[in-house]
Amino acid sequence: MCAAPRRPVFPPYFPDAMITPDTIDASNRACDEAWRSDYAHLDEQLRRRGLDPDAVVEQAAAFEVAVPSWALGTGGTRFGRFPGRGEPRDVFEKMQDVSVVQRLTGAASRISLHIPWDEPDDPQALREQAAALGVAFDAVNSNTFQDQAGQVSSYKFGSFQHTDLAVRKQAVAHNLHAIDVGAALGSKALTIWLGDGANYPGQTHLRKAWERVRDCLAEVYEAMPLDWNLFIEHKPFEPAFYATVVADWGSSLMLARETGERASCLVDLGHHLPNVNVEQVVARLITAGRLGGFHFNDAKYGDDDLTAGSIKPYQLFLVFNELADALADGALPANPSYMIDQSHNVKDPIEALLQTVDRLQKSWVRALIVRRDALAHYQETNDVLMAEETLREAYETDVSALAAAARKRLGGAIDPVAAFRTSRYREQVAEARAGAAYVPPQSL
Ligand SMILES: [Mn+2]
Repeated sequence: MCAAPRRPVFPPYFPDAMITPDTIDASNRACDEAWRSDYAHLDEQLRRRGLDPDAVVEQAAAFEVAVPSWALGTGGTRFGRFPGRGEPRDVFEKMQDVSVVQRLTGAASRISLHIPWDEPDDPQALREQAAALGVAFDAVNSNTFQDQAGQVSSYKFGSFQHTDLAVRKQAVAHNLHAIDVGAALGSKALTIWLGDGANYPGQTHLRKAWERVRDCLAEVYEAMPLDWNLFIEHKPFEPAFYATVVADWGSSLMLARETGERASCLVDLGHHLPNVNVEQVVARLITAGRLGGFHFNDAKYGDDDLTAGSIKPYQLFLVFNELADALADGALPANPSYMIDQSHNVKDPIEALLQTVDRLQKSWVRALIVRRDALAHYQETNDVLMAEETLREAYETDVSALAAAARKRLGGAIDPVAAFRTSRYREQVAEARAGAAYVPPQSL
């Protein structure tokens, strides 16, 4: 017997035929010869360095990153938003777009939902469609940094830090609701980023605000299912321009330690003041045993939410280098939770995500081909120049063919953007998705 799903698993607008294995094969055939030649050269280079390219491909193919539900539509700034054609109109269509990124890269099979922006009316139907598309749910994200229609109390003066117990209770209840939605979808983690803080000296009592945030986090933590993790995301400023409660990794680490074993710190690459050594922050959190996850993006000035690796590609490599090093020597028992957190204001969101996944895969591969024994030797003998050159050697290697090999192994595309453009997916959904409703700018 077979009960009909509450919503068709493949609604009439579902253009399943557009990104099929055939589409991908055709695209791969067009660049296969060039790829083989590039790969042969890279394979030879890596073997000359004493590395095993096949093992690297295997490790590269294991890389996975979650896509946030807010990255599928065009983002915006506080000044405006310029919608693109064929944007997803609801969370079902967002899921469909994530499956496109997954099919082309083989590395993006999970979506991180924002509650309430992408809260499904029917979590079970969404879970069924996701399963049919080969997509699952990553961490859910709560939102107490803005007011929603029908909300009783306002977060104008904060949520967890608020002086009024009723506001704090409402904020905690919202987080518990986000956990319930996530549990229905199969999520296993909650990410909390708070806008709480002060815009002017004197506005809040700095220590009391901290204590209230700590106590609310403890309440949420106690209500989480036992197999869930809590990620605490810090950010130096905005919207609080004078003092943010969870402003830095030190505050985040204190909270994680006081909250419980399954609480850890989430590093958003854009949530640091200029020139902060983010790879060192990562190293510290690994040592503390509290590195929970990442939000990948890039920034020139503030929390710009640009494409990962577009501004500071060497930093991105150095972050992955810390991770590869810690995974190799056992300081990290497993990969932390990798997520993208970008706002695609002027690029096609799907293309930007394909580009991002490729950049992340390549940065990861570069970190995997660092000759660790040589690096350790140069560090131990204080050979500064050769230690630095050992990192540069890996960073300056063109590993595109190896990242493509990993994607090919997973049934993905050698060149995901080319395959996407050839498929004409965007043009076709643009027709099906005519009349998209207004969506306000969204980013975290
Ligand atoms: Mn973030």
